[in-house]
Amino acid sequence: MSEAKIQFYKGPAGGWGALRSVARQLLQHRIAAKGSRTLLSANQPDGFDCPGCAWPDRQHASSFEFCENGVKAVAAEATADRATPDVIARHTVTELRGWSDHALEAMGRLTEPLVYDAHTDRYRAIGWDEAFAIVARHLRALPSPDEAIFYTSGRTSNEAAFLYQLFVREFGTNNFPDCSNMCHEPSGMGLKGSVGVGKGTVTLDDFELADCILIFGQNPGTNHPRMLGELRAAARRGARILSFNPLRERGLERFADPQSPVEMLSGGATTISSDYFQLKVGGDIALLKGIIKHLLQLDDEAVARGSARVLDTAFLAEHTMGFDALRADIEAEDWALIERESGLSAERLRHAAEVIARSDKVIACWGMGITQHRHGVGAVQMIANLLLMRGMVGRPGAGLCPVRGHSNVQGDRTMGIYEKPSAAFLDRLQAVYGFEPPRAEGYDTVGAIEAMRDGRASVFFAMGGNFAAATPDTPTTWAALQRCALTVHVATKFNRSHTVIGREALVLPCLGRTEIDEQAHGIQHVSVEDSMSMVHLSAGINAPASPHLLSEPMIVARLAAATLPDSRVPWMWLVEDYDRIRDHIEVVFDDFKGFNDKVRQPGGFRLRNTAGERVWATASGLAEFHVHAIPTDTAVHRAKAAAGGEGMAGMVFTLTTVRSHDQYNTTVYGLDDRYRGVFGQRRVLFIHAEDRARLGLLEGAWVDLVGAAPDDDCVREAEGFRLVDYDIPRGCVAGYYPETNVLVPLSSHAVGARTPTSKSIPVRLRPARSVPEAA
Ligand SMILES: Nc1nc2c(c(=O)[nH]1)N[C@H]1C(S)=C(S)[C@@H](COP(=O)(O)OP(=O)(O)OC[C@H]3O[C@@H](n4cnc5c(=O)[nH]c(N)nc54)[C@H](O)[C@@H]3O)O[C@H]1N2
Ligand SMILES: Nc1nc2c(c(=O)[nH]1)N[C@H]1C(S)=C(S)[C@@H](COP(=O)(O)OP(=O)(O)OC[C@H]3O[C@@H](n4cnc5c(=O)[nH]c(N)nc54)[C@H](O)[C@@H]3O)O[C@H]1N2
Ligand SMILES: [Mo]
Repeated sequence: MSEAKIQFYKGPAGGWGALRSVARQLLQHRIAAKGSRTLLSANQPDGFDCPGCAWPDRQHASSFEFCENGVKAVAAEATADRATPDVIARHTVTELRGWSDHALEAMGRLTEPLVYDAHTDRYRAIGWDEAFAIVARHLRALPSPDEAIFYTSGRTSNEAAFLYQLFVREFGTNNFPDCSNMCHEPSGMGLKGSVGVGKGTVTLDDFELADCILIFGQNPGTNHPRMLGELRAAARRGARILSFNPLRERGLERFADPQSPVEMLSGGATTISSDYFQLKVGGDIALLKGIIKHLLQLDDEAVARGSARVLDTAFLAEHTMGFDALRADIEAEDWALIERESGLSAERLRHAAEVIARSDKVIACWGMGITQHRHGVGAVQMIANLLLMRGMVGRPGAGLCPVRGHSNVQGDRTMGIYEKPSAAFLDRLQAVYGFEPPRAEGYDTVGAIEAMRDGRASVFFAMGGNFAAATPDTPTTWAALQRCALTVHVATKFNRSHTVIGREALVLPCLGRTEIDEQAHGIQHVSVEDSMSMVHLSAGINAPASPHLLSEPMIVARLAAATLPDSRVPWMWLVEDYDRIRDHIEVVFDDFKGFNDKVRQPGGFRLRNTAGERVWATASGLAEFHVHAIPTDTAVHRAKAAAGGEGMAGMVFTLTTVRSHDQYNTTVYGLDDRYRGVFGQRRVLFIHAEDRARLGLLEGAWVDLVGAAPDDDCVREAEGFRLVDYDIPRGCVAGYYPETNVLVPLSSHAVGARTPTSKSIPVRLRPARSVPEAA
């Protein structure tokens, strides 16, 4: 582990730094020999889908695309370390709860099912039959199926997700909170209202054609490194790349492709962003409205000059509705408000608008910087407005591109992991399987926590993920989970959630993506859907981490068989051969016609995207413009308005929470954040040097963060963060997730989508009460 230091990172993203980091990861996980074969099989036609991110691959068939963080994800799963029952039982669960996320997962891969023993406060091994019997007993004893909650994290394959939703609906509930609720829910919801599909409209081929790429609130250098390859190619071709991000992110500035001998040997690098707009945290709607206002102005100027229009008037007339209302709203918008809320001058925004107006093929990408706000849905729809007014949807080289997180988060939704299923989908399940599916809406992530907190739900089952760490309002969430009669986690590695448990608890170890899945009919493939709706096969190549592991489909099937003895679904027959599961998927979803054949073609197949074809599955049958006000009423606004008084107590900051380069969500691989110049530590707070000076503090000073929402019902504190000067707008600070999740109130979530507002938290700073030991 490196020593704690702050050192400006001079290099480009990628490059030798990335190669060095990879070598270290392999050594750390002791997988150097077999590791290379494992790594070369990631995203190959007959290999496994990289468990890293949901960015697609060229044909899923090109040579190994180098990705440092994909390597970390694969290495973390293929580690030689084992969290056997003995290793885990060396400590009480109370002790383990006090460990860092890093230390918990560093125990290695789980090897056997575990049951919690309240007398010893330790886990011990348990057989699979017994484990399923415990879950079945609890589920069957519930007064109502709606008192059980079934969470999904986004690594679960299509086959496992399909069986899972089928089992849970036959059991009788739609309680399907998933990681998407905390992630791209506003994208799905916003896009559905704008263009009729809750998914992106572009493919990788569009990236080859685009002459302008907009990147809002996304950090590809860390979270989607393979996207840098597309951006590099686009930049070299002369495409303009505009980044909108409060933080200066290395990966958006310069990139050296580790696969380019020239760049690697010459020390050269490609400039990624042609322009960088450092807006204020939460200022995206204001910024977008400013750009749209300029585009309208530029169009007026073009009309006056008699030159080519900026607006695509033919598209507007034929395909859209609501443009006049948008125009009226934007024209009435006040520049002073736009400037104040975005933190950018009208002149700067004019520059962005001019680039966009000159471009013929514009793609807009976005990530968590857009969605995890009170008005995340509004921001997504404002991006859609921007593209639609220029006719940039359903045209080659242009379109909408929400960049998804987990490798199969999009596929899980497609398979029906959704708390608000459509009536048509439920009708189909009923017709195919003959049971009456539950019709009432289920709990999303926030709703599930509230239900457990209030005693309306008492069994919590998680298919992957780390619910206790990834969710907001840590004390409330923990108390909610601890009120349950039973908590069950299907997982590859031991994590925080396995220490925050109900009166009874199970941890069920499963196969990971990289491992061979052998069932009665031989070795099985699963399928996944990437961020661009490409569905393809994945099959592991490593021997399982332990002979006791079951696949996720098998876990669902055995659980279903144990819980629903009179089920109408042939559970155990289905999992003998996953082709049978795919045959069922094809019967339920029309888009999967010929699934088994199509998915075996090289590169798989693309699901139909109506918006990409300019067919609009909205209420009106047209692409719809949506009007949204610039937010001036969020908890951050109210906290800043209420602030006053002398010194630190009088200053309220907007905290945004981000990922470091050495983590995968709650899985912390290491303590470096190379591109941001942070080494050997995670408890840092990025702040503008002048704000720090105004607080009367030196760089490196330790502070505590205190929640500042005026209408909050309790005191929220996160203790012990070291100030790091950073290129970030004044009034904004940034820290890492999940350490900062305690500061997000459960009640603070996006309008409509209920995504926790992890990217805009009002906080005050105070001198640290104590300096953390690990520091
Ligand atoms: N290696 C690695 N890969 C991952 C993950 C990981 O943890 N590690 N996580 C996966 C998952 S689940 C997801 S969802 C994605 C997440 O990928 P990203 O969306 O890139 O995730 P974040 O790091 O949360 O934040 C994105 C960016 O938003 C900026 N930002 C913060 N606040 C604002 C704002 O108000 N406005 C704007 N415009 N920008 C803002 C931050 O500075 C940061 O650069 O990555 C996936 N891939
Ligand atoms: N403050 C703040 N909070 C956030 C965010 C933020 O930006 N800021 N981001 C949010 C986002 S975008 C997301 S997606 C969520 C993530 O929330 P989750 O998806 O719940 O969390 P992860 O950390 O990705 O889950 C990691 C665990 O998954 C298990 N695992 C890994 N691979 C597999 C597998 O193949 N099968 C099974 N069964 N288990 C496996 C391992 O045990 C590992 O410990 O967090 C959200 N929370
Ligand atoms: Mo995510």
